[in-house]
Amino acid sequence: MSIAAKKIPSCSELTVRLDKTDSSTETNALFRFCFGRDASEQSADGTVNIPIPLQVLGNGAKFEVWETSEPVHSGKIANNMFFAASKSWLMIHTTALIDDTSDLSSLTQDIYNNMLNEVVQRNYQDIVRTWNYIPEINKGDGDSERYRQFSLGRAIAFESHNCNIEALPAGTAIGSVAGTRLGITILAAKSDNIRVENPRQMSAFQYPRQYGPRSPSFARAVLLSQCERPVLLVSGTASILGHESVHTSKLINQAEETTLNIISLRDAALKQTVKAQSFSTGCLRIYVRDKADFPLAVDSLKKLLHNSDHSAPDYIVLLGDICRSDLLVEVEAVYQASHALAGNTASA
Ligand code: 3EB
Repeated sequence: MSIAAKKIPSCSELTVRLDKTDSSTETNALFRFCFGRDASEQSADGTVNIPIPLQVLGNGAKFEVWETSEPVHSGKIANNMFFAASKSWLMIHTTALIDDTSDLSSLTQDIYNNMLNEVVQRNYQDIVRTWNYIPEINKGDGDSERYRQFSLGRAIAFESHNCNIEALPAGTAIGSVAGTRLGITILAAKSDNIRVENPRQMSAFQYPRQYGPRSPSFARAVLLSQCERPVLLVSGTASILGHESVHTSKLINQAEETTLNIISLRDAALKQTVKAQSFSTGCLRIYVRDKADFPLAVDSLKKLLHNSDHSAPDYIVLLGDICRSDLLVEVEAVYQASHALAGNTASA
């Protein structure tokens, strides 16, 4: 029996929801992602709009809004760098134009160094989430593939900021079409949070050499455990078992394997906190490589899209390239714990 006192949350609530309306002002927005756009901007009320330059295939949301109950201030740090901050949370977002002459490894390293410097200077020690959108992510052969060069630069930047593998953020790396901007977004927290790995998968930061000169710098999920209702930030998840892509060129099987991976990750997360017994409300981004796969992908992900308690998670389907060319579908998610428990609940 545990005798924990009733816990006072040490960070504010963070909620995520998809928005289908055109409304350009949000009362409590920390920031919001704008699907199908390529330009970063601040709306009239100051909210930073983070573009996701991918075509929306399904479910028609225009925005994904990240909200906090805390007051937010935001602005431009440099030409292509924006921030949004509250007491508990800091978001930094950067875009850059790239072409075939770009050294994507050094460019990524520079961008990450600049963003990580901001995080450190502003005193938010825990980087919990990154999103990376990379034009033509699978262009180039072997180690010169854009994704691998990106991963190389990112790994060096995290390393030079003494971010060890136990502190890596949850991540997404998805390809956009030629001519769009490289877009990188970081979310950091004031308080420390819990890393969750998936028993079905090798940790990405331990992938063997065959996937590139440096393994990808991300955790499978990060649990924002200090919130009164814990929030699970699930990285982009695909049909990978151990370190290998499985069911290559089989969309339905890949979607089902992805589902099993996310369920396994949720179960692993619940074992790491006494503050949640289950996750209910969720918000999912589904990425498909081929437009034509969209209806079948949604159908094959049904176990993720229908909960037993009827609290169906909200989702959007986007056209994007998965970072391994043999993968056809990837899903990322945000799950909120069903309810906060009283402080004196025993855990196994
Ligand atoms: C994987 O599991 C699939 O490099 O930031 C998923 C999520 C993937 C994030 C990243 C890559 C990244 O390896 C690819």
